[in-house]
Amino acid sequence: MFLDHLQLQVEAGHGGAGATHFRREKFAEKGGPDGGDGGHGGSVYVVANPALNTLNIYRSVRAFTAERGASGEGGRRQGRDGEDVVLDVPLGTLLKDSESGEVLAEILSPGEKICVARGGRGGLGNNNFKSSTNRVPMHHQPGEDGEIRTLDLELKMIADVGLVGFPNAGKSTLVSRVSAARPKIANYPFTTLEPQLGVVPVDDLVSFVIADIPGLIEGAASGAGLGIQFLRHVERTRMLLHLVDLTDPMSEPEDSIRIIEGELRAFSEVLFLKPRWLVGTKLDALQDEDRLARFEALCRARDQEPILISGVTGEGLRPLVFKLGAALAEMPKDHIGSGGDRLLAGLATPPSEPPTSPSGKARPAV
Ligand SMILES: Nc1nc2c(ncn2[C@@H]2O[C@H](COP(=O)(O)OP(=O)(O)OP(=O)(O)O)[C@@H](O)[C@H]2O)c(=O)[nH]1
Ligand SMILES: [Mg+2]
Repeated sequence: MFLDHLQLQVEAGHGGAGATHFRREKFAEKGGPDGGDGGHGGSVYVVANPALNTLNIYRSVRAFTAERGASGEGGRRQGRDGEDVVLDVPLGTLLKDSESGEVLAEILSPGEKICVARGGRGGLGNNNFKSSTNRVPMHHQPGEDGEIRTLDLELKMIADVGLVGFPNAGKSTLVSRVSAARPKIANYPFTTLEPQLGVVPVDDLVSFVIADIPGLIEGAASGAGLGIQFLRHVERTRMLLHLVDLTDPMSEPEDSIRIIEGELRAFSEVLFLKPRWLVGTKLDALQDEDRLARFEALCRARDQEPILISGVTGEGLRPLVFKLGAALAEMPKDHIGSGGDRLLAGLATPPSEPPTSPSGKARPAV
């Protein structure tokens, strides 16, 4: 698994102080109190930016402070609110409070915005404190502190392409040939026990992430073998490759395709409807021409050009990588998640409006 971890210090802005001030006009000797309220401190938000793939933008600067609210002024003028700080993060970022370990959110939808440190409320100016018994209030409130938090950011890279197929189909071999990842490969089923990700370079600028998951067997969607938890993992990919071992003496390509597709459909419609290409593997060892012909016919019946590869000789690998790169470039990046688990309701939405006073201005708790 690729994990990118880092910690950020975030500090919301302090609220501005209210003002103590009295109206002074040429012909009104004893003007009443007119000290305005302080502005609210800026908050710190984290927002999902689908253009980012890494947390590298935080390599050097790790501390962020939002602006303070300005103090209130005479003439009931409210101080200016402090500017918010907005931190962009890639999709797939898990946000935790460093101290408590609490999960604040998992960022999965483009544009999703989470408040991670709330700005302090501005203090009330003295114009709020006048009453029949106190016509000359001499006090105002200070602003409240902004929240301070240490955030743990963990990037769970979301793969673009998920590999599905029977155990032993050659999934890990493919990953090891097209990426720098080195998953375990062996001639027995269930060699891969947990998903492995590999970054596949298409050219100097473009790459995509491929996910190797444990092999699926009949009944995977209802819990057989290792499949189910990993199907959840590939549910977030943009497309699937279904690897079919054309040399497996135990299963005909038609059967293995039918069984795997049945499992995908039983697991979820989302998974089943994802773009999916059939890929015939182990071309170098294939002796049964009839099988090959049947596999090719099956592909063509679905309007798919047959894709045939060998992890041993490397045949078909570069064309497959280019074809995937081109297809992914055409696909939107925004159907990765379904909205994300917003685990901490209070923090998952921007701060709610504080109770309002009769004059309609926001009021801090006195
Ligand atoms: N001849 C030949 N053998 C291959 C090819 N690809 C994979 N194999 C062999 O097939 C066996 C299984 O390969 P893996 O890549 O581990 O298969 P997998 O699909 O990852 O298997 P699980 O992790 O168990 O699901 C290994 O012995 C590989 O060496 C190929 O293109 N040609
Ligand atoms: Mg494997």
